[in-house]
Amino acid sequence: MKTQVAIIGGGPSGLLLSQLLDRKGISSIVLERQTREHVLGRIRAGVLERGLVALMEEAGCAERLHAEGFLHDGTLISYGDEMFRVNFTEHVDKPVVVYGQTEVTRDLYEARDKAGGTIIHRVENVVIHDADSDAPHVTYEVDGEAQRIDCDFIAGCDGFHGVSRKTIPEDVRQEFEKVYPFGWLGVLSETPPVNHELIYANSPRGFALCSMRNANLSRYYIQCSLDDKPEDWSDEAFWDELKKRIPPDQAAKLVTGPSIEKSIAPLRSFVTEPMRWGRLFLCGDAAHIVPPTGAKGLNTAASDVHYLYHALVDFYADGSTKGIDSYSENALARVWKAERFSWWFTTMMHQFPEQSEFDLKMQIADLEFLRSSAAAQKAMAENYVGLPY
Ligand code: FAS
Ligand code: PHB
Repeated sequence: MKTQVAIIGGGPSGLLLSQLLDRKGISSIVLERQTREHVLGRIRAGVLERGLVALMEEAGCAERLHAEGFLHDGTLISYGDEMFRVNFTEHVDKPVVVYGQTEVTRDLYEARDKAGGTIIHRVENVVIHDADSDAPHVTYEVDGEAQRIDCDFIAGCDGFHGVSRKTIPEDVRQEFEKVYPFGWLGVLSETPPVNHELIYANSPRGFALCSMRNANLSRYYIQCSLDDKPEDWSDEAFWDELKKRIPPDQAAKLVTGPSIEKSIAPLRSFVTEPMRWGRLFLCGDAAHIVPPTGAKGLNTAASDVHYLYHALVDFYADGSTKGIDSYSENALARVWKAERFSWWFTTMMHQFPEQSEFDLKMQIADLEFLRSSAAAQKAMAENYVGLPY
């Protein structure tokens, strides 16, 4: 087979890139390791920046997002029994949209199907060849049968555990990592959200987050030990612990119910540089990971897609290599700002096993400053709703 852009990974990065390119007449083939059902069974991000919404609109996939997504003008932050609000639209005149990554991915799959896009599921043994030449190709197997795709470019959208990043030679790659000493235990329940806005809670017992997917589907998280397994936590134990970590007036009105999904996500900050090697370009989790505290994972994947999409359109329009040559630099400039915000918000909101009394005082001082300073709230709002592309 031949295509202009071979895309490895059928998650949000790969699908969004494929759909955007298709609307500009640029062909692509998406290779996905899992079945579509498996990809759509993942419960991940929940908050979309304005930039991702604009990309979904440009991709012709924003109809359901606008119909079912919730516009949030601010968020609530609690510590101990205190709670305050950071008003996004007062400081940066932009809201965020609460709409699950699962739905974003579903909308993109449906759009690719409608456009006759080529998405090959259950691929195995994907190997990238000659990425540092002008004639790269990808080999893979489906049902044991060897296949080959010749292409002009390869987009590595295959997440943290994919093959793309590892294709860049170790002596070319530089990796930066911080692993956090805790995880997030997440629960999805068919219950009404405890509040119409998100609540990020710093409690002496650990972090908690109250989020949602719709008026009768709530998403909750509590910080947990890396030794925990989801099966260690009964629904009752989860709800009891969550109530102890959020302000009493919120706990009193929390509607509990059976979990329909329960999982633990480890937290890390990770960046690989460069995000380009020859004709291979890394996008999204293949290149970087953030702790989900700042809701930047999916949204930073989107800004990568923005830069790569425009670079490829320019190349095919008039042969300009300006965009592809500056892709890594442009994408990383924004990636590192998202890494910083996610690290800052995680450090301020979580209990760290080794933290000293002084560290705890610094957390409270950070929270008090955010609560009392318009400048601090503007800085948080700018980062949370999304820095410019
Ligand atoms: P993805 O990992 O979503 O997609 C990569 C795709 O490539 C997958 O479908 C995978 O099956 C496929 N693949 C992998 N190797 C392959 C190979 N060799 N060949 C072919 N295909 C291959 N972000 C937030 O903002 N908020 C959150 O609350 C949040 N929670 C998360 C919880 C978990 C458990 C994880 C892992 C991530 C979470 N994230 C969260 C981050 C997440 O949303 C990512 O940022 C987002 O999925 C990035 O999208 P992609 O770059 O497309 O990567
Ligand atoms: C979610 O709804 O899953 C969610 C929301 C905000 C975050 C992380 C996760 O910061």
